[in-house]
Amino acid sequence: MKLIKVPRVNALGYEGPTGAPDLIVAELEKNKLKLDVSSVDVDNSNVEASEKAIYGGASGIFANLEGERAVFVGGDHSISYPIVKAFGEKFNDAFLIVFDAHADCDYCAKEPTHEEWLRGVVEAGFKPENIVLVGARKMWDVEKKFLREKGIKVFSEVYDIEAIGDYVTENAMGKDVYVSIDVDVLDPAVAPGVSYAEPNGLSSRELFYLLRRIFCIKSLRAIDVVEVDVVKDEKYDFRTVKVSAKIIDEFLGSERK
Ligand SMILES: [Mn+2]
Repeated sequence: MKLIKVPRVNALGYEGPTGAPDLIVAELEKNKLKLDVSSVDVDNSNVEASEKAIYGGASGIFANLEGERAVFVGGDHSISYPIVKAFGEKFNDAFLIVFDAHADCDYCAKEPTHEEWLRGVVEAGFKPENIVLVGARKMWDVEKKFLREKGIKVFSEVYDIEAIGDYVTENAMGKDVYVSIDVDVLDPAVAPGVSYAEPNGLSSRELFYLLRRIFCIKSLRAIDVVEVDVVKDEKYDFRTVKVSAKIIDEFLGSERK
């Protein structure tokens, strides 16, 4: 298992997500896990350069996976744009599962931010029929329209967790799977230290049920865990850092099995 820290700043300049990778890895190391940790050198003063660096780092990782799995630890959700782009280029039949309270499908700026990265991925050529969005509950009309037009499967607001698990595993099975986990998919009671908290999120039991099923998919290649804001999370005794580390620990365990 390769663990890659990607300490990218929020597009609006919020520094909260940049400290997350170090704290999450420190939390994992409390369990005395032997981790293969590297990091992408992100220049947070230069959007274009940092996107290039992340894309280059991810391409290199995917070229040398050799059956191993990788986890990218953010950072702002914009890191998923260059990473998933590289993933889609490496694997012909790539499948993307996104957990997020938001759709992130607003109109694209030149370099997609946390608000548009998913639209950017589709516009870069990722097959929309191979994308599932789980937990989205705050979406703009323009985003709903985009998701509908592209035929992207969305599970929103009312969660039949078993049905979601069935749909996702049946459709992803055999494809090269990438999972992007914005921890704001969780209810703010579980994950309060995020950049954009939204009420009525998944419980920790619901998220872990789905992740355990997804992590069993043999052709799962990589995940990311993003959007922890450590400045906010400090006020909550780093509850969100801890749940993020738990997600990664579960992922590490799935490879050990
Ligand atoms: Mn989000």
